[in-house]
Amino acid sequence: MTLKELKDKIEARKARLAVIGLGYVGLAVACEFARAGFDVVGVELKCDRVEKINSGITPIEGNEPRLAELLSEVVRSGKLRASTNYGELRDRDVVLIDVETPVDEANIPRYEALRAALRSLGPVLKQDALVIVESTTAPGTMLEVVYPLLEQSSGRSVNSGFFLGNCPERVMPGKLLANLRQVSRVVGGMTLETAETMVAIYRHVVQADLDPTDCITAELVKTVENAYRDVQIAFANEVALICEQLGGNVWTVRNLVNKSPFRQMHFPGAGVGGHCIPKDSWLLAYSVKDLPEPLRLIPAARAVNESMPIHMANLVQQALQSVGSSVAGARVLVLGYSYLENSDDTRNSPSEKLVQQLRVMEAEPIIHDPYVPGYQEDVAKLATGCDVAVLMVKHHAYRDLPLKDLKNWLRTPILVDGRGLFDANQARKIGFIYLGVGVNSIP
Ligand code: SAJ
Repeated sequence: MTLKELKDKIEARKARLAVIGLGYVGLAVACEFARAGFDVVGVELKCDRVEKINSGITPIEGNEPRLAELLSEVVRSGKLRASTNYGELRDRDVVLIDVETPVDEANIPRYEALRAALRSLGPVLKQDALVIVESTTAPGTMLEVVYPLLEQSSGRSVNSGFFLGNCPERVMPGKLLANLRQVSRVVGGMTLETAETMVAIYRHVVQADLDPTDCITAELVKTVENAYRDVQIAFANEVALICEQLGGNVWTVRNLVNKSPFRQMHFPGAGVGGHCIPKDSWLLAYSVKDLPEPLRLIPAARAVNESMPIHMANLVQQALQSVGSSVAGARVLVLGYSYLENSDDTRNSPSEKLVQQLRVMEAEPIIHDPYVPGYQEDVAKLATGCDVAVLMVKHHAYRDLPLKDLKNWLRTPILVDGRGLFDANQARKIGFIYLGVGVNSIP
């Protein structure tokens, strides 16, 4: 089948689709294409996940508007089914790959899941099928890893025996379906004709711009957009540290800076977590590991952001010392354990690093998080007898935390605010010793 014939099948919604990897991205993608009318098979390694999906039940915790209903609808209509068996892909015209592409402790990309998917897909790949990698990859990976491995495992040549491209996902926990429909996508093809065929597929789901280009550009855009965000956040964090030393208030400074044209200072905070931002800078940096001049800004931004949970622990120590107490033996209430407000996702959570550092300081962390199973006990009970409360995540639930009650629950009225959630003057009026990221330390 030529790309033109495939494109016609796609436009008629007759093309059979597959998604490899039914994590929070792959599952949302599979549901959206099934909703658009395509026959979709999802291949997933985890049997329990497959069983849940085939019963029309979403395996995703957390608040994902409309996903549970959509999944139930497309499974009931028979448009989507899940399997652990790659053999189900033999009749698939288009295969999307949405597997994890993490970096390890040394910030080196780990492509085990991607390689495994390509090795399993090759032998069953339909003649002239189109394969689209949606996972985030270091620039150069499509040319150096994906296409050679798929040629080897399928025994065919790209652009003749199969077609290949990449279209990095741009979703966010809590807005999966909305982002899939409303956020523009960069569509990278091994050939321009491939990219244009890919546009024909995504047009059934994406209402925003679809920008055809080549694979390396798609990889660069994805990793650069997240490295950009990481650098911007690091700048805000460094300004916060300056404000603490000079007696300023970074939230006031930020608001006034952003009144200046073409400024958009991001939010300082207790750290940068999640599965995208901390990782994608390293994927970008990895792709240029042999530069004559090593990268300086992007790694430095990572270092600043990774240091913020430690800075939070130091603020706790500073606050306790100001009342003659030691951090060793102190009971520290950690408010928020997910990496993002109103989410249950704890991947690379700054709170995890704070808890580790508090234990190094021989403090006793007491964790609360309204979204994370295991930490959902009553906050009043957890706060009782603690020596300090540390706000790490700006969950909406914490906006209504009664500060007067919190002060009475605590053994010592110390509040360390990592997200600028509380007003320093109001907290101090109630009788707290208040420290915050970017807010002048003990007056
Ligand atoms: N954070 C700050 N200051 C900020 C913004 C975020 O400290 O100004 C922290 C958050 O607390 C969190 C981490 O950074 O710990 C990441 O926050 P995020 O808002 O970037 O959320 P993510 O990780 O879900 O980012 C995703 C990214 N999307 C994809 O990679 C597809 C990112 O590119 C998006 O900009 C972001 O969602 C979004 O806002 O949509």
